[in-house]
Amino acid sequence: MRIGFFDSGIGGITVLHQALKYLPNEDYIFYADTSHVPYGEKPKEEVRDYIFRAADFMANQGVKALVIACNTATSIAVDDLRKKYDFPILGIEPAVKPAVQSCKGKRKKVLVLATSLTLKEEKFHNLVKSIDHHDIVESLPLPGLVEFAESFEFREEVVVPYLREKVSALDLEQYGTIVLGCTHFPYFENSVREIFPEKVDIISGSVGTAKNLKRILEARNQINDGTGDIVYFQSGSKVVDKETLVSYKKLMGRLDELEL
Ligand code: DGN
Repeated sequence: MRIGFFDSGIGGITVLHQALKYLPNEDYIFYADTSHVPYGEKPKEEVRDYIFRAADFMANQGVKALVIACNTATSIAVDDLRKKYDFPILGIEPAVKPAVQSCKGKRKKVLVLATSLTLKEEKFHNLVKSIDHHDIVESLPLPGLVEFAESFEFREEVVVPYLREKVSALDLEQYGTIVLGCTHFPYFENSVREIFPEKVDIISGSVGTAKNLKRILEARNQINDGTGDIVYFQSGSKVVDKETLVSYKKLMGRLDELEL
């Protein structure tokens, strides 16, 4: 059986890319809800509806696990999804815990970059409250990066000025770790690195999600029954268009070159 990966758009590919490193002998379905991207600035109830439609679609395909490869969707729906389906459902959350640990003793702060919806949600606030005992975690919504990614605009000369404008009111020297709390953001690692001090750590939650997925499949004895095949869907339709499939391959190639 395949493993399902779901995101509003191409962000989920950054998580799938990690999963392929840890679980190369699996087959995958990748579902991008391209008719409704972006999720991050829409009303919560509307987005929940999209997520459940996509999850129903994946369930009907017969997946052995489903990865909600989207921080926004995880924060608003993962608990309810787990109540509805009987296969394992994994989510992705901003990697606040490793970020706070890496800043320990350094007198540096953590900056979480994500969508507005993720940062507004109770799940995020509870996560920060449980870990951030010294008030070192700050956050910044960056919806523009999702738009850039969805239009395949990765050029630093376009992205860096946007980022500079967004951080213009912040003292960048105070940050020790930047958390990429949206799965669309790892594509912009170079641009993020460009605007922050050289020594800053940049982390995402995708490695944790991939390791977790492996652990769960091992525990269920459901591991290694594929060949790394990926079938792509966009809002319920199978992607057969060659150009789109090539662009997905290119994104994987881009991620190979980045450090995350
Ligand atoms: N990739 C998604 C996330 O991790 O939050 C959301 C992007 C969006 O739809 N705004």
